[in-house]
Amino acid sequence: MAILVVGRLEPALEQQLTAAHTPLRLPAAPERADFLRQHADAVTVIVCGGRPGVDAALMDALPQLRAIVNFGAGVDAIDLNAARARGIGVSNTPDVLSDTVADTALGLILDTLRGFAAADRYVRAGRWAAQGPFPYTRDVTGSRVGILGLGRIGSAIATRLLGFDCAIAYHNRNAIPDSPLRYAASPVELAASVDVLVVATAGGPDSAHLVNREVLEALGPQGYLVNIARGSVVDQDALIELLTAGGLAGAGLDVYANEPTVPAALAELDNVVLLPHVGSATARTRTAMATVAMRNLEEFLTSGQLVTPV
Ligand code: 8YV
Repeated sequence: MAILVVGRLEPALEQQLTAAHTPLRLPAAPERADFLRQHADAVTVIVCGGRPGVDAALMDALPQLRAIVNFGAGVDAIDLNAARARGIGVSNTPDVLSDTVADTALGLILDTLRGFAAADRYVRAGRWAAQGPFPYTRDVTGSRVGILGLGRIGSAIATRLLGFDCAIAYHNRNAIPDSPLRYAASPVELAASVDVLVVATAGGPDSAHLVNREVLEALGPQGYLVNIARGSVVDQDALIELLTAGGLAGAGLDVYANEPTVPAALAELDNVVLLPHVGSATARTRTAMATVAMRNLEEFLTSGQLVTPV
């Protein structure tokens, strides 16, 4: 029974994994073919985190593979249909990161509406003294916020926004029974009725470009987009076009269509706050995520079961 690491692991997980095991590491081509010839029959479990993930071809190359242990809540880099069809279990690291990611969302909302990063650049460039006060910005308190994807992270964001007296609405595929929050029947309807649209839905094929041009246009010139989920959920080209043309007031982004590439057109805009996918990146939370991933691995090695299957 061999453990195979795919891609680069987070330091927190790398440390816990190598303290307990001596995993194999999947090399890139051209060494990959030789490696698979030698080890493919021994690999029963993959440990990975984010990109490049695990596609159907890799699953096919590993006939004994029974589990994929993912570091991170999002499993969009894993072909879940292919895994299901082959009876391969997939685990993630839910819950332990929700508060930290929600904190990141609040930081982005505050920064995007109040322009703190832009104001910081203004001070550093000497423009305060040269040009006078920084322009007025928008209040977060009392604003109307729409959450696309009211799951664990979306709910943690809503909890925080209640402290800012926000009017919160959400869209999920189905309304949540007994939720005190207003339900919008579609992403367009949600976007049309809020000042800030926060994307907190899972990535993957089902949500690809859920926030399309129509949704962004519904959000409109006074509206802000905040995305802490996955870049794939938003039509990034349409987002850039609208931001550049004044069709949106601003955006706060932690995730992008093709990470770690961030289009230069976004970096040139002063009304956009850009983070390098740091939603869950605190020492405490990354360590907790690594611990959940390790619990899944150890349980699989002992009993063949996963603790937090998706
Ligand atoms: C990680 C994340 O950065 O949990 C997720 O889905 O996006 C982040 O916490 C990612 O999993 C890559 O390690």
